[in-house]
Amino acid sequence: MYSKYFLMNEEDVKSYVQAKIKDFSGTLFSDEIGDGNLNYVFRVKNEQGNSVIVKQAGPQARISEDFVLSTDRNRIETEALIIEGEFTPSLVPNILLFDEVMSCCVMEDLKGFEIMRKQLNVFKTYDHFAELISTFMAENLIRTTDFLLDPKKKKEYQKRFINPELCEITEHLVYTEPYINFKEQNILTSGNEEWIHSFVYKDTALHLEVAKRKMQFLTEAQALLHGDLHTGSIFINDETLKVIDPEFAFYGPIGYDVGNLIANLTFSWARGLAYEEDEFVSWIEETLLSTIQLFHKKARSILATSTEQFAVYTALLDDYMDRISRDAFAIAGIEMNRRIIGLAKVADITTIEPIDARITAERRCLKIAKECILNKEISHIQGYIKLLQKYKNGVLI
Ligand code: SR1
Ligand code: MG
Repeated sequence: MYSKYFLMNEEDVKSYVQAKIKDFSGTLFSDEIGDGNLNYVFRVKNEQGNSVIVKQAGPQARISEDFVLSTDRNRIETEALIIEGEFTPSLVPNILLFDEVMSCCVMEDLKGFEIMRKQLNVFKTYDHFAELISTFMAENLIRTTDFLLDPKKKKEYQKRFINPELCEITEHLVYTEPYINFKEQNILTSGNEEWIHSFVYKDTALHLEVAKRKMQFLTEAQALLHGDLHTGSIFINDETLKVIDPEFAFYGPIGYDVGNLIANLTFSWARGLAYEEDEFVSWIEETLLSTIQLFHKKARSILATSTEQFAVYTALLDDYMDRISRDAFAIAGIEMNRRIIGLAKVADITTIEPIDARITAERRCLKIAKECILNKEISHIQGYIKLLQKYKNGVLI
């Protein structure tokens, strides 16, 4: 049984769990609950009310059949979750089973958790977020760099996490298409087309800076990244959080993960402004500030334990962290551009009503994005918060 891959439906998944998971042998109930762009996610319950999650990779992306992808992404995701589970056991779900043939894994059902993006979209706040997500980033990113990992183990990880197809999605969807629309997949909000044409499509200085960043993404094997660290990849409740979905994991620049998080918190901020949710907007600003400050503090204390001979030079570590900081803001700008112009959008912005308020939110984010990419002074979190203040107070159009 299950010696040849096939894409499972709700019925198949019940039989699969009955065959593979202890205590799930009686009558089972199954629902497909996935709302991501790529995979199928099933919740399977037994009669006692216990449940597990089965996540299976299909040969095509859910968002579009044009994305034909190796189902090996499920191995990458599972192995990344296992490594993250070593560094931050309380911040990722437990893996119960990985099936390489079926390209699926079975993991604990995170009962009582919600997808953070959905909660932020109704302006819920979480005071533990900055502490926990900064730990997740510092532990998983810094501990997989050359400073902390044995050099041979690092190369073994690099090999295991070569992720050509999902990296190609990012190379195209994030770093290229929003500027030159070469696949004609971009989706511009009606009423914002001309503005985006002149502000983004025609700005070749912007394209050049993004191109340099794309080269960095292609070549800088700094740490094992999550690869898609946005608020839709975080399950949260009032006590803790769990980071999920590292199928885009690969060895890349640390600023990619940090920048993704900054950009996605900024979408929540822009939504908060659109709905005049002042307290929420302030909470996002405070959260951005403390998340990034805590990340740097924790990263530095992990780096202080490095056995790399040159780690004794404080100036080397200063330079390392400064570069990560600069990278993160530039990449935050690139993530903001792609979520507004490209194919894969975020509900934080797309569900803003009326349309004029959405257009304003989009322009606000695109203006912030351009400064992050072009203005070298946006290189630390205090500068970024000042930038948000500038665009909060009506410097628009
Ligand atoms: C074709 S996949 C589009 C996007 O969904 C994922 O969450 C990643 O962000 C990817 O870029
Ligand atoms: Mg995902």
